[in-house]
Amino acid sequence: MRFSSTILAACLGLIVPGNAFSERRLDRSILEKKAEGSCSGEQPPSVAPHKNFWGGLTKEETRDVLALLHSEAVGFNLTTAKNATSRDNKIMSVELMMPNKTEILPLLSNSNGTPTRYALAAVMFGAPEEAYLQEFKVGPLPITNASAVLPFTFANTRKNPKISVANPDAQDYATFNLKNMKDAEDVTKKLWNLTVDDGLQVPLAFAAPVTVSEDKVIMWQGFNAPVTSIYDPISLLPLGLYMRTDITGRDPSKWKVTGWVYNNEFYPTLDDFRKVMNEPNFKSLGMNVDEPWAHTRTQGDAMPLDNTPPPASVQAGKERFAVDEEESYVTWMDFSFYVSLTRDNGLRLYDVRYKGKRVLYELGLDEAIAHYAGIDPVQSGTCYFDSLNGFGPTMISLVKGYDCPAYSHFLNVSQTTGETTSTQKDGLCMFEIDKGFPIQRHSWAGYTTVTKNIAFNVRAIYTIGNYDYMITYQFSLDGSIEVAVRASGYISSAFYAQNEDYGFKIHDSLSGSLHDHVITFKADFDIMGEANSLQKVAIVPTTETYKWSGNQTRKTMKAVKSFIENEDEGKINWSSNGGSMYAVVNKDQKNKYGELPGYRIVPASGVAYLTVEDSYITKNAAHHTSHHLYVTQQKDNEIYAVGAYNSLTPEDPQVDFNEYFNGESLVQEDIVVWFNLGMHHMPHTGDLPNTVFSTAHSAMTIEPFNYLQGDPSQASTQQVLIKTTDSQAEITRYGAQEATCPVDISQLNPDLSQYSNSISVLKYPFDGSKPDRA
Ligand SMILES: *[C@@H]1O[C@H](CO)[C@@H](O)[C@H](O)[C@H]1NC(C)=O
Ligand SMILES: *[C@@H]1O[C@H](CO)[C@@H](O)[C@H](O)[C@H]1NC(C)=O
Ligand SMILES: *[C@@H]1O[C@H](CO)[C@@H](O)[C@H](O)[C@H]1NC(C)=O
Ligand SMILES: *[C@@H]1O[C@H](CO)[C@@H](O)[C@H](O)[C@H]1NC(C)=O
Ligand SMILES: *[C@@H]1O[C@H](CO)[C@@H](O)[C@H](O)[C@H]1NC(C)=O
Ligand SMILES: *[C@@H]1O[C@H](CO)[C@@H](O)[C@H](O)[C@H]1NC(C)=O
Ligand SMILES: *[C@@H]1O[C@H](CO)[C@@H](O)[C@H](O)[C@H]1NC(C)=O
Ligand SMILES: *[C@@H]1O[C@H](CO)[C@@H](O)[C@H](O)[C@H]1NC(C)=O
Ligand SMILES: [Cu+2]
Repeated sequence: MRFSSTILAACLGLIVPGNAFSERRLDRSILEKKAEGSCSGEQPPSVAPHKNFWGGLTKEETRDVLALLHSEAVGFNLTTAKNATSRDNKIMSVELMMPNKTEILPLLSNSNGTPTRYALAAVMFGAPEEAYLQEFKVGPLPITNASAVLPFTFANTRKNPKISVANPDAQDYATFNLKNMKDAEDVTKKLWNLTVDDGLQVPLAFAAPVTVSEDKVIMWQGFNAPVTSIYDPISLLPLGLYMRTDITGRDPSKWKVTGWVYNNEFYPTLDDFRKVMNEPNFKSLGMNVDEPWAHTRTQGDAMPLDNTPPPASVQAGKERFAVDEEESYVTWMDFSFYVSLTRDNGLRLYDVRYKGKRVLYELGLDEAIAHYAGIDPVQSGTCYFDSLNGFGPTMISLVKGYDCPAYSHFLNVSQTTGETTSTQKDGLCMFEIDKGFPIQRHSWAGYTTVTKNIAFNVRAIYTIGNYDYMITYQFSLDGSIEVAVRASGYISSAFYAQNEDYGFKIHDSLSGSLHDHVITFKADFDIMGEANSLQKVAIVPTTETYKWSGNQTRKTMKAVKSFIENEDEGKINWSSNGGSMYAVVNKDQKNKYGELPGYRIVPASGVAYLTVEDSYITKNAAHHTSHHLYVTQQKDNEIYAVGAYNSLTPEDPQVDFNEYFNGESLVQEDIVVWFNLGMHHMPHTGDLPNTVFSTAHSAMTIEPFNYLQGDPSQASTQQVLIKTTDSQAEITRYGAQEATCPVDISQLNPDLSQYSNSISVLKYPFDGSKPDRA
């Protein structure tokens, strides 16, 4: 989450997520052999009913699109990504342009149709004095004479297709930083006995976004202590000295340092600060040092029996789900869906069906922002928009037995970066797991019934700078889907001095910097067709008299049913005390009791919208963070709540979410729900060395609501009836096989020696103080 736009040009090579799994070709002969015994590993693949329309470009398509973009005829004056500097034009990404829903819907019921395909290309124009970035539509595919490269603004609310990049020259900026650090060495030596040679840093990555006002490009940055370990605690090592720079324009000789802050005092020049430092009563504050407190390794008092093998889930027998790897199509129990991967947003699910009927056309992450606050100018000016550098490229290799059960079905994830395709091994996992509590039970005189709670999970982890986001889609036998986000990794912290109102003091010189995470998802529901409505059921206190109560009144409560009529009512907060329920229903498909079948969305674990109102940082770029929940009429051009490049021009962003709200009807229309997960994160001592997934957790459940006759999990044979007449327990089963297959013990001891993490641009892609490390 820690990349400034300055870095954008330097670190983003060509990023072309191809078909997530296009590299994978199933070796069917191996599978058939495996399938002979019912105890063997993998299930034969299911066959997707149609092509994965969201699956990505083929290698050939990618190659041809790149060639066309480079051609003289197109005239982009491109430099090959590998050779490009910030002062050249270069391709940043090429991927499949997601097809329009209106074009896909007729094809979902027709296994032969295919949509006209286009590629979406982002090109960074670094050569002109005013650097900018622009998206293009390339196609139709495959590339022929008839294919064209056209500016793509269909999804933008911004009128100007050129998205300015305020300061693209990261390399020069790093050189400038280095010079400033050298100029200040007498000061840094005196404060901390540290110089550039000791590894003192001014990490660009923490200053985001760069602010432009009155045509001046201003950036505040902090000094950080050297990282001396193998770990990545840089964001825990602020030193409390901040430098303001004016980096307007492309000529580094015109850039200047315009101010300094130490202990909440502002000094226009370094000499002003030197004067104060030389006064006898000057006291230098402490510093943060890379020591074991910042390291993730076994330390602390041993816990009893902790080193003996813990219980673990195992897969006894073959997988109970099927994956068509060619089309990234997955079926488990009564669910099916297609998997897709994009640069901006990572993993997305399409055409999610339950019992054969589509429930969601699309479900996926749109954006994760982290908005900080603090007494110092860096923390108080920081809001990260993680899609800027893209979630796709940050999908990390999953560690077997730790990130996912070792028996999971792992998939490699391919993307093209810098004009070459690379594969992230085991970038995605899918697994069934017993949730550890039954989904149903009851006991009464002489009998007990109880049903197992088996859930299917699809999981990816995005390591974005200092943070690791784990996103899990969990499918349950009751027909529900839970979308869960967990956060771990290193917090971005503040120097402790005078930061009491913005954090707890959590180490000798450290403040856990207060910040809000707001993580936005798009859920395009289709409940028994596209024409849907958003039902609200408000549980309200009331005073009633009844025919039978005479003139006695009763204080009680009741359910007030209504509908969200149009987009003017489309911005919603969860009511206090959770007193309002929202469900996407189909009014034209009443069930036999006259009720409206639908899917409810309900927070499963703490959610949040952004506390900051009218943030001076996000301006018009984060209107998707002001409420918990939004509903709009589906529009092909309203693809995402926020464009990946929103934070580059926050005043006039690529997508201003507010413009999606123009009073259109939401009654029996194709509607889209956008919901925010998130956390108000006030880090405490337990966030050191890393924030923990167990508590940094936010989730939403999407669950059937009058959708079926009864609870669908009762169809499972994984339940028992135990009659306890007299002394003997009489067990009734329903055909579930006993686990008789030998359990492969290696599941419990996964071989991690083959782990490889091929992503290399994940760390702060550019270390401002060490240009040669870029
Ligand atoms: C990159 O630059 C070098 C040196 O100018 C040149 O020899 C090489 O052909 C360039 N590579 C590409 C792919 O353009
Ligand atoms: C093409 O880009 C290069 C930098 O890569 C620049 O020096 C040159 O002036 C550009 N040519 C034109 C015609 O714009
Ligand atoms: C979606 O529709 C718009 C408007 O007709 C069109 O410009 C765009 O190319 C379409 N997208 C795709 C991927 O076909
Ligand atoms: C491309 O255009 C040229 C002339 O405009 C034509 O001769 C050629 O057949 C075309 N090729 C294809 C593949 O359409
Ligand atoms: C300052 O650091 C150097 C090593 O970089 C060390 O030799 C010296 O003793 C330190 N001085 C103080 C006052 O700690
Ligand atoms: C995933 O990638 C690894 C490393 O390149 C390779 O050994 C493995 O066979 C791939 N897995 C599949 C299922 O393609
Ligand atoms: C209602 O209350 C009034 C006085 O409080 C009483 O006179 C009257 O009989 C009551 N009516 C009924 C139907 O109970
Ligand atoms: C939701 O919360 C925001 C932020 O506090 C507030 O501005 C807005 O009025 C609330 N909206 C509704 C409909 O409650
Ligand atoms: Cu946090």
